[in-house]
Amino acid sequence: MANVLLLAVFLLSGSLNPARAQDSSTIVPTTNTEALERQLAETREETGRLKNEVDRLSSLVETLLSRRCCAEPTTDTPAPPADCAAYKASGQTTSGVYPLSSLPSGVKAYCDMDTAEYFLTGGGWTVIQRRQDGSVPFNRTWEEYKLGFGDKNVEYWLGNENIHLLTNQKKYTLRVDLQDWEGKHAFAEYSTFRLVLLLLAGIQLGSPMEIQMMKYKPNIMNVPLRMSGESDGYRLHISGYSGTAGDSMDYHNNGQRFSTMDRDNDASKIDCSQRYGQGGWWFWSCSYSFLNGRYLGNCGNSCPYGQGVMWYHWRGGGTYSLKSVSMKIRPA
Ligand SMILES: [Ca+2]
Repeated sequence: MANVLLLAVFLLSGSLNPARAQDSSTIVPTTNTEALERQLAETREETGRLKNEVDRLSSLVETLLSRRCCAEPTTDTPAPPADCAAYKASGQTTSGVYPLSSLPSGVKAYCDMDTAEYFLTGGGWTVIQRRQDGSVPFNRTWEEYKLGFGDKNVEYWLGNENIHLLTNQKKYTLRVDLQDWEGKHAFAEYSTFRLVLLLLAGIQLGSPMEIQMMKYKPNIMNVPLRMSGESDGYRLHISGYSGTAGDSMDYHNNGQRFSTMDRDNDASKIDCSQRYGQGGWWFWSCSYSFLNGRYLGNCGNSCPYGQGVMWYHWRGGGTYSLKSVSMKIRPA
């Protein structure tokens, strides 16, 4: 009986082991077979685990997508106007700080809704620079002038990159407003369109005829303010002066690249920014205007030469520092 049992066990073990049932020439050693079986079992186990993980992640993605879908606002928020002129066109008449859709997200500018252009309707000016109390230092680096600095409600520089963006998407007139310590005001405007057109037509600035013509503002003959990009040093293109302050920008600044205390792009042998107030400006050799100079206050005609907020053709050559100045642009 014992022999019979031994024989049965032997036969059964052989039938359960495929390797033993095969021809001796193809027999895989038992140890390898067992290892392969273990690997197979482990692989099946791993596959099952991965499948469960995939199922779990798929479910999670579906849940997140469904939440995202339903949490999003269903109403579209309209983009803010592109510039202050667009705000004015939309009915906004209050001066203040507004976001501009034409600039990178979050960038705002002060909109001057009061200043008139000669006798035309006022406002719509996007302020790119403003000084009025010396609360913000303007001796800054290239990077700071590039990105902008200051307080939009008080004193600031909008940023060369932002001015470049604005003036390359639309044709703008530049207006400079000046005030001295005696309470006098003066301005300069740069818009070739106006000057050429009026000269050709023999029409006086501010006359009813001019007002009528300006309503149409044809773009022909218009060579507006433009500032190139950083690769060209934020070069300034400006022409077509008119105003009461005298032209202190065209001769020295038109066609010049921007310079700062840490980047000398001027045409002078000296470093104009370092020599004169460390502000950023379109120096040539060096400049008749310097609205980003140091805010020196009321030092009359004895301010440190060339260091202050200067407009040569109005209050003189470098020893008078103005009380308040601003630079603003409006579509030409
Ligand atoms: Ca130089």
